[in-house]
Amino acid sequence: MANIYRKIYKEIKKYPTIVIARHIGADPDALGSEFALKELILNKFPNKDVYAIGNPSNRFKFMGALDKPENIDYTNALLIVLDTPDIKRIDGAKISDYKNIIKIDHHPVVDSYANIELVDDTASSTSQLILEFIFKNRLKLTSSIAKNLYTGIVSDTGRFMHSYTSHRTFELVTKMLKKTNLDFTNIYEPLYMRPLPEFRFQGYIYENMEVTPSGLAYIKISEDLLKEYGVDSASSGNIISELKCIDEIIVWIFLTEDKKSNLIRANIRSRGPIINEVAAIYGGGGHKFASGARLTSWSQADNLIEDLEKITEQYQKNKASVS
Ligand SMILES: [Mn+2]
Repeated sequence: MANIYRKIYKEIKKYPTIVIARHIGADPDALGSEFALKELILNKFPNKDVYAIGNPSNRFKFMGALDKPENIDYTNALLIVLDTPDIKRIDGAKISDYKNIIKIDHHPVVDSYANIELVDDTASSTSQLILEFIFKNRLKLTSSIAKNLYTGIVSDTGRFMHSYTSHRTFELVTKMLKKTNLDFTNIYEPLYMRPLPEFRFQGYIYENMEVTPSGLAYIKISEDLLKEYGVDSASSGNIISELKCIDEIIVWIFLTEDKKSNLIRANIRSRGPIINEVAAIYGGGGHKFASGARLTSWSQADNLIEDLEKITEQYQKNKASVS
């Protein structure tokens, strides 16, 4: 593993133009790793053209501004894709445009689209992998790099709570905090402040979700409902992890209508059964306990609910036979 970090550094050194991309639907890990890597490269190689691209996210605009390069010179350009396991979710970059492609990701592999792939699905976040990259190559940490990476790690680990948080996560973060003296307590406020309509909408979900006797919770969210509450589909993403502290719920799914893309977004979480294999049947993917899929109809959504109910029931049966 150590070698690949060196290898990536050597590739970065070679190219005068470097574009950093990540998945659609920007989140703090994707953005934090993007901004941190851009700054790292520019600090070391000020003459390179380095762009952090992708659709901006209103909610996370406090993290920084993305680049909208007009004319990229592709003749000698390197693309680095962060936090994105599948080609179709790369935001704003066409891989065939580039001389070379590097992928840095912590999701299980979906597509192998890059020439150099640093994929470690035991890492908590892509920001953690960037931190590894920094220490393995003895690069200089600044407080803004640390701030971006800390934000990414805190966000992807649910404040160091999710199962992919490891002693390595703490080791790297401690080393980073020591080196930069980052005032990390100030990072939380912009990250966790949310508008009142979203909390009201959260109330609606608690009030109206169905919960089966085995512990599957599900709710169908129409676009009209989102409008009524004055929230958007991203709000479901902000709320979904809140359900992990409910006794009666083992697996939960939000099904959110997206008329513009003509699909239904399935967002699935679990604190027991492995769900990404079920999501894969529906063309989705993700982690064992956090995954999703894009569905084409409500009847497909019903099938997915049924399949999840089956694995939840099975999980309860296995648990009962063990104890
Ligand atoms: Mn991530």
